[in-house]
Amino acid sequence: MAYETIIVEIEDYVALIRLNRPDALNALNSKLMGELSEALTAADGNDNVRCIIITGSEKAFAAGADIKEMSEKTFVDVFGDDMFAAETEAVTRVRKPIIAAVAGYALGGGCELAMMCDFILCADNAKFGQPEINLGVVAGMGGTQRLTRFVGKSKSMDMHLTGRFMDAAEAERCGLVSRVVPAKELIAEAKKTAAKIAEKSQITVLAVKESVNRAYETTMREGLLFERRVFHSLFSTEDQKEGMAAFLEKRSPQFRDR
Ligand code: CO8
Repeated sequence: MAYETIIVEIEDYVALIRLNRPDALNALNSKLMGELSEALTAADGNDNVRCIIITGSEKAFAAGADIKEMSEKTFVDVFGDDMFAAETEAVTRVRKPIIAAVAGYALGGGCELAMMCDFILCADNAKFGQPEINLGVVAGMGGTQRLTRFVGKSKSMDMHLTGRFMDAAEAERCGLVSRVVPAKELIAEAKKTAAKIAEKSQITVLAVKESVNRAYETTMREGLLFERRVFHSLFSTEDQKEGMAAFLEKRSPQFRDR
């Protein structure tokens, strides 16, 4: 499938999706959001994909929603189309793990897209921010909700109210990203991490993603029950038998359930 605003490569069970609007620092216009949601849905349904990486360029993961495209829109346009609702839903409906590999700017919708992924690996030149306040709007793709859950109210308020940028060290310190790596090693590290996930029991990978996401979507009591029931149900899989037998026999597991 040929896309105009993204590049998709699938190799060794990993789909690498590169946002590719270099002249606009990968600003998220409707074409890119449509292509991204299409590519993610396709990767989710592709048996040759076990993990997905979304990345941008060395200068920008994405500098936000496309201001040129948005600037003349009216309330009737954005509310009437429910701007980006279907596209962001598509990102969060993906069942396979998605890693955001962020270098450079991840601002506004770019930061929000990274936070929709399952975890963020970032380069040491990464800069995160929710500068929508400078444009007379608020975040609209989950920033006020997700950033607040990830880094707490105080820092989230600071970011959204001042529009300041956060560097990679601060992002790691406050738990927004899982790891910081040198910019030159970002893609290699993301691929290595994805490959590690791709060699696990894939049925268990799906179960892990659903279970961790429950922590954000329900009460602690319900989340704990969900996790325990998932744990119980995995005893119905061949991969559980294989994983535990392999440990006891001191060999590598050969997972087959997916
Ligand atoms: N949209 C469109 N074009 C952009 C964007 C953007 N968000 N960001 C950068 N560009 C373009 C610039 O206009 C410029 O184009 P040109 O060369 O044609 O003038 C080119 O990219 C390079 O940018 P700069 O010259 O500005 O590069 P600098 O290195 O000087 O600065 C910055 C880089 C700091 C990233 C700067 O470009 C910037 O501040 N960009 C805007 C960041 C921003 O405000 N992002 C938030 C946008 S709003 C948003 O994301 C809301 C999402 C919610 C959607 C909700 C749907 C329901």
